[in-house]
Amino acid sequence: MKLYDYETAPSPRKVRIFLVKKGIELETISVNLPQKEQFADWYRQKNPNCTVPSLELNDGTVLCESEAICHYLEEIYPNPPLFGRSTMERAFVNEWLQRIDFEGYLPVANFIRNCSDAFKDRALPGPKPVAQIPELAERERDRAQQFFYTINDILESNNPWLLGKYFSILDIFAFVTLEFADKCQLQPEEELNALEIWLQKMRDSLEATN
Ligand SMILES: N[C@@H](CCC(=O)N[C@@H](CS)C(=O)NCC(=O)O)C(=O)O
Repeated sequence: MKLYDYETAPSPRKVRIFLVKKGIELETISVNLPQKEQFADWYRQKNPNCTVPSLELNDGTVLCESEAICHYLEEIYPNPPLFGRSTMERAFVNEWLQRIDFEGYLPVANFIRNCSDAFKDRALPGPKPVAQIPELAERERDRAQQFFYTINDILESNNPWLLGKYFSILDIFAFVTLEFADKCQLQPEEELNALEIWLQKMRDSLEATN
């Protein structure tokens, strides 16, 4: 198996942390996004959507979404379980993966892609140019703010991790989203205690595994 990656991009980072937490080592190939290598023929043939990450299986099949890649790896390497340990936990994980993506990751990505010159005509990833909508950036900034409160609220009842007792993929996907927000200058407007404690715990846990 081979992972197509780019070091500073948030979506492949989700998969890289998942691999570390599972103790899996994979051959990793960097696709240089600033040099537009995602559009090169050799990569487009593997992933026509021209995004990273992609996971190429030994039979040549390619998975092109970070969540699907993690699901596949969970089935191949079930321990430690990162998608929940019971029917109810797995349902909670599925529900919150969708919410983290829709209420967190997409607002942050839409914010930066619609206001930064670096993403001119690249307001959405993919093979075709898409024009920016500056008003959308404003709306998405507010949605990202709401997401900080949403995660803080869960952590006030579920701790130490988003699922409760066990570390899961929810912690990985939410953490990468919050660090991505920080990089885009989107920080909580007020101090959110449960969120801050959990962020520090995540940083410590990643340092310990590196
Ligand atoms: N939903 C996809 C998102 C993938 C995505 O948007 N990747 C970005 C990097 S974080 C990308 O490849 N961008 C290339 C571009 O903007 O042309 C996933 O989770 O894998």
